[in-house]
Amino acid sequence: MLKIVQTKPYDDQKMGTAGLRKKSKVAMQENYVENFVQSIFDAIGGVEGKTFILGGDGRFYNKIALQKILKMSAANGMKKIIVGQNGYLSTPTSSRVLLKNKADGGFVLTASHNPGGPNGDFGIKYAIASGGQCPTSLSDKIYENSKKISEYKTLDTADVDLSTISKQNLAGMEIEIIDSLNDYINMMEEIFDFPAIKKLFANGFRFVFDAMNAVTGPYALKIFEEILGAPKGTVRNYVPMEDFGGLHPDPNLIYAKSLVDLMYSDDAPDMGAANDGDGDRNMILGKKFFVTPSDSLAILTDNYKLIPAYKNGIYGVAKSAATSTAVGRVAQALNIGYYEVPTGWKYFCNLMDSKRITFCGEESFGTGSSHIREKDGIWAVLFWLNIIAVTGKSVEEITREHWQKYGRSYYMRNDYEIADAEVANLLMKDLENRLPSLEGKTFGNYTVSEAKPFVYNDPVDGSSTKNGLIIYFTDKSRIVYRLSGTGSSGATLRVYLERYETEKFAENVEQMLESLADVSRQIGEITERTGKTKADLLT
Ligand code: VG1
Ligand code: CO
Repeated sequence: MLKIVQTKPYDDQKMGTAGLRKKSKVAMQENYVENFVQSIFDAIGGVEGKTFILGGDGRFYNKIALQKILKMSAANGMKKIIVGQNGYLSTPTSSRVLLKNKADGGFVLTASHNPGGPNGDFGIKYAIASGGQCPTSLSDKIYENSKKISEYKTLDTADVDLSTISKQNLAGMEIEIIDSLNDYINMMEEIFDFPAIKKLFANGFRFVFDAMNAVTGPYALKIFEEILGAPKGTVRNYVPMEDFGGLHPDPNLIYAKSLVDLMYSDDAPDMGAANDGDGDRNMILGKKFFVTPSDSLAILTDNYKLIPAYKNGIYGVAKSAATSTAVGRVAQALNIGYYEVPTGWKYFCNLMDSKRITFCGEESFGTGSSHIREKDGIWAVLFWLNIIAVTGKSVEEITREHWQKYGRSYYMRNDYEIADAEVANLLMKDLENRLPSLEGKTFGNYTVSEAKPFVYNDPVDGSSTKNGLIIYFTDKSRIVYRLSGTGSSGATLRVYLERYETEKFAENVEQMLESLADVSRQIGEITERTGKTKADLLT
C-alpha cells in the first residue's frame, strides 16, 4: 500500500568525492536514507518508467537500506530495478550492469574503503546513465532538495526476498535479481588472456589475493581459483562480512597488514594483491616489493600491447592531479593523449565517453579503463597477471625496468587527521593566499618554480573545477595539498609528495622524501596550526 511519509530535512547530505559517506549511526537516523533517496528521485525528474541498478558491498545497514530503496522505488513508479543476488554488487560490477542494461541510474550502498559496522561508516554512491558517479551539478541539486524535503513516498509492505535469481513484481515495479558474477567474469575473459594466466598458475606461480572480508571475495574465488586454476587458499578473507571482520578494508601497506607481512616474509609468494570494501581499489605487491599505484598506472599503460583487448591501440591516458607524473612520461613516449583531472573518478568519465582516453588512475590505489566508468580492482590485478604471464618477468623486474627506462617518481601521500574541520579549512585558505609569495623561494634543497591552485576545465562539457593546491619545484618535485572528501567526521588534510630521479634508485622511499615532507609542513604551516610534527598515515 502506498504511504506518504512526512519528514524533516537534514542539512548534511552533501555528496563528497564519491557519493554520500556518513557514520552508520548518522545514516540510521529516522528517515535519513529515505530523505536522501527521495531527493535524488526528485532531482532527476522522477523515476517513472525508468530502470535502475541496486546493490552494495554487504556492509552493516545494507540489508535495511536496500529494502527501504526498493519500496520507495516502487512507490515512486519506477519501471524496473536490477538487484545483485543477496544485495551484493561491487562498484565496478554495478557500472557494468548499468551500462549493459542501458539503465538510467544506479545505487551502490558502500562507504568504499572506510570501515563498516555500527561504529563504522555507511554510504551511498549514485551513478548516472553513463555508468559513472553523478556529476557535481547533479549532486548540488540533490543537496538542495535534501535541505527542504518535507515528504517521501514508500510502500507499506513486506520485505523483498533477494536470495534467489528471479523476477518479481512489487506494486507494478519489476525486480530482477541477477547473478552479478558471471557477467563481470565474462567481461574479464574478453579483455585478458585467460589461457596464458592459466598456464602461469599451472607452472607453479604463487599468488595471494586478500579480499579483506569484502565484496570481491566471491569474484576472486571464482576467477583465480576456479577458472584460472590457482591453488586453494590463494584467495583469503573471501567471505563478505558486515563489519569486514573488524578490518579497515583499504588495500594499502598499513591496513592490509597480514598480506603485507606475508609478502615481506622469506616465504613470500610471487605476487600479492588486495581490493577495498566495494572492489574498485587494488594494491599490487611482489616478493618483498611494493608497486605504488602511480607507477602501476604507468606500467600498465606502457604494456598495453600485451593485453588482447588493447593490443590494437589505446586512446590516451589520464590521472588525478595528485597522482605522480610517471604515467605522463609514458604517454609522451607512446605519443598518446594525456590528461590531469581533479581527484574523483567522475572526472575521467567524459574523457572516456569522448574516446580521449582508455586508461586512467589515481594514487589512492585506483586503476581502470573504459570497459566501465568506475575504477576496477580485479581488472588491475588481472592486468598484472597477464603481463607477468606473457613476459615471464617478476613484479619487481617489471617495475625496475620501468624505472630504468623512464626514471622514477618517489611518491608518498601524507594524511593529517585534523579534528577541527575549521582549522583545516583555514590552513588551506591561507595557503592559497600565500601561493604567489612562494614562487622563487627556496626551502632547503627545493626552490619553488610555480605555485597555484589546480583548476580543471573539462574539454567535453566545459565545466570548471578547482581542487587542491600544487607547488612545483625546479627539480621536478611536486607537493599537492587537498582536503579529503570522503571522511565522515573532522577533516583529513592530504599532502602528496613527489620527487623525480633518473639514476640513483634508493630503496627507502620515506627517507628519499623526508626533506620534502619537512618542506611540505613548513609551506603549509602544518605543525604551527595543528601541533602535528608528523603525518598520521603514510601511504
Ligand atoms: C579518496 C581518494 C580518491 C578516490 C575517492 C573514492 O577521496 O583520494 O582518489 O577517488 O577516495 O574512492 P578523498 O576525497 O578522500 O581524497 V573509493 O574507493 O570510493 O570508491
Ligand atoms: Co572503493
